[in-house]
Amino acid sequence: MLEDMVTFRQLFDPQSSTYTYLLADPVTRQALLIDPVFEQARRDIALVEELGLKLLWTLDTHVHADHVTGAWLLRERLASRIAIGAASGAEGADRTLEPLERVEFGRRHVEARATPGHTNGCLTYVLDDRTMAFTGDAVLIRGCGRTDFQQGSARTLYRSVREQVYSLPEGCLIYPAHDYRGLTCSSVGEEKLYNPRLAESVGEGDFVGYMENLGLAHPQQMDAAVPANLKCGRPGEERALLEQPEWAPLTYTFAGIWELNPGWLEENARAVQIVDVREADEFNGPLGHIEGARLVPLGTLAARALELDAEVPIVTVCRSGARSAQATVLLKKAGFEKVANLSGGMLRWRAQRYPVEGGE
Ligand SMILES: N[C@@H](CCC(=O)N[C@@H](CS)C(=O)NCC(=O)O)C(=O)O
Ligand SMILES: [Fe+2]
Repeated sequence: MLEDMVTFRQLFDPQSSTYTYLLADPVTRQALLIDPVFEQARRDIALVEELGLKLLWTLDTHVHADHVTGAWLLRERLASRIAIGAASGAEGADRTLEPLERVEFGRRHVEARATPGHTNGCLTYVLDDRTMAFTGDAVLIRGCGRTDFQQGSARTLYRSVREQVYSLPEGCLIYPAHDYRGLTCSSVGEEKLYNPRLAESVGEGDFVGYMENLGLAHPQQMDAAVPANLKCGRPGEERALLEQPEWAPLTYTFAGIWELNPGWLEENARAVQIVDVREADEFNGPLGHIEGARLVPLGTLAARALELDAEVPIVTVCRSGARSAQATVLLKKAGFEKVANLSGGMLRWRAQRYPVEGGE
């Protein structure tokens, strides 16, 4: 039954190679985000809104050393609450989790399992039916978190993984906080057999020897990330927050496009340049066009961009809002900063009965 399935998305931050996971109950629409990244908050908000979800909690698996968590920023924007392991030492959370506590979202929950070793406060979040485990940096795909800073201990990690992760069903999928090669998912059975550091055949002494000789450089963002994460991602003053363009009430889509609704454009048409990127026969065809719109077919836009005024915001228009979304991408590339797509194009404009020139 579809409604018994959990809504699940795996999201990636290419800068820190971090995975963020969205889990939601499709019936109550209540959701969790595991390990959100500060710089990706806009993307995460767009996804939560497009899927019609209510973000209840952000959960961090640990105090990350390589990126700033999005927990605080998402709480500011979506009023989600912050949870992290009590042993993490982080301040400013709404809830600090002890081992075996549950975090509920609608009819579903995850259970927190203590998996220290990479840091003292590392938690693995296990979905209620034990089909998925979010291991943070305890178990990575064919790897594991390093143990050379932040209270790291190879012996502790070895025991955590054996006791708390390898005790899960073999088929339980493992979703880590990072992967540096593009691998996305593993399973308990697979890691027990093939993890070069932590396969069942590897002894504790072998593991400790391996971990003492990783020879990794410290994460580039470590000096900024750790203090910010000890405050659940509350930034220092110097850090720019989610900047919203100010010239109009724009919406950011998960597809990465800034959009405007027809009502705002109708009221502010004189303050912007309306660029219609359809072909001439459509511009003069049955749908008509918006008064004052300039016709620049999409195929000619890059070459003709110089005709546009860089100081005046641009709203792109087409039949459905698809070609004009691509037009915003081309215009941004050409150096225009204030650019937005008319959401739903001429079809929505007409459906909402705004006036047109020409047309039927
Ligand atoms: N080059 C990366 C370093 C990433 C790193 O050290 N990652 C930690 C997780 S916070 C780790 O445990 N890596 C294990 C590994 O690469 O084997 C950066 O600058 O962010
Ligand atoms: Fe980490």
